[in-house]
Amino acid sequence: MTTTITVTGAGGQIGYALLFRIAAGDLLGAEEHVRLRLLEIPQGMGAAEGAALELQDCAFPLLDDVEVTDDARIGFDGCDIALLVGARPRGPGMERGDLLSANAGIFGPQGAAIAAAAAEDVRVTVVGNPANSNALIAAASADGVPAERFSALTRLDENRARAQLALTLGVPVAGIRRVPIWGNHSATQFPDVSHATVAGRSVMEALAERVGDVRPWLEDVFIPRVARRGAEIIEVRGSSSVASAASAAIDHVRDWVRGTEDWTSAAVVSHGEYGVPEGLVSSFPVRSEDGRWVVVEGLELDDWARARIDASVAELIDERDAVRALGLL
Ligand code: NAX
Repeated sequence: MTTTITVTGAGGQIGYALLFRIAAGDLLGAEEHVRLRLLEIPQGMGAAEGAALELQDCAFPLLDDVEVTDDARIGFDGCDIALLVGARPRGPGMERGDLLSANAGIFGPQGAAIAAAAAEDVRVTVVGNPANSNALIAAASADGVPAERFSALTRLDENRARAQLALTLGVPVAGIRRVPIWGNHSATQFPDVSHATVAGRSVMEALAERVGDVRPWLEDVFIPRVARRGAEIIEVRGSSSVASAASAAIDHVRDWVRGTEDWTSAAVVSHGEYGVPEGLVSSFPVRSEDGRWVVVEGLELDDWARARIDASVAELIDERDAVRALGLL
């Protein structure tokens, strides 16, 4: 069987980092053949076509076919997995409403094209920012496709958080587990350490031995470091996160399709869990079971965590209201 994977913005930076890993088998494993559909806008077609030529030249044994198109109906035809990476970046002087409106002009029609052309059990992951609200718009525009088939990427934030904890504690990152991201993929996100474990032990305890009073360290060092990591990469590297974003997108989709051993983070459509209003696309601690994201319920949240989550969810509500005000929901 061949899985059809559509990548939008395939001619861009993240697309270039993503396509070769998918074709090499990092997403679905060394047995699964893939067919890639690269969806771009006319200005990006040259870059996407160039990537397609290079994909041919890699002679990947698992890659059955590559097609490049600027027509969403063709791009999503028979699509099993969609990675919506292409988005409109914030331009100079652009307000949030302008940004949401510009992106609604992309994610609305793409949602409709997914509904019209994709496979019945399509899974859609939104990477392009503002990712949560773009996923909300795409899901709302995909008539007949269950909203649970849409999610947005917050795995990069989680990976950054786990990496920072590993560095601070001087342990391998693989030993750090259960560090969910709550809320929006933005500066208001809440990377939550309170349930985290390191080699089976509480991260909070281990941190207390390293940094002393943990709460100020979380507030002043850890959370800003994670939430502003994208800006730090831009400062140091001179351009935004690319390979790490592609890697996180691979982690997200692989876990969604193949299941998780433990919790991870994904922005999914809320059913009201933890008081997050129904219908918002918010990041939660999740498991993937039988090919579906399931929110991990019953976690205790102290007042501080609750306030942080509420602040990020308030931002999501504002974004949703701005989209509604434009008549787009
Ligand atoms: P690039 O500007 O390099 O690439 C974007 C590509 O999308 C361009 O080739 C453009 O032609 C294409 N595009 C624009 N509109 C399109 C449409 N309607 N259909 C198809 N293609 C379209 O950006 P890149 O560095 O690849 O980043 C892509 C997106 O990922 C941005 O929105 C960025 O903000 C977002 N990110 C999200 C992250 C996350 O964790 N959720 C982290 C990384 C990244 O910041």
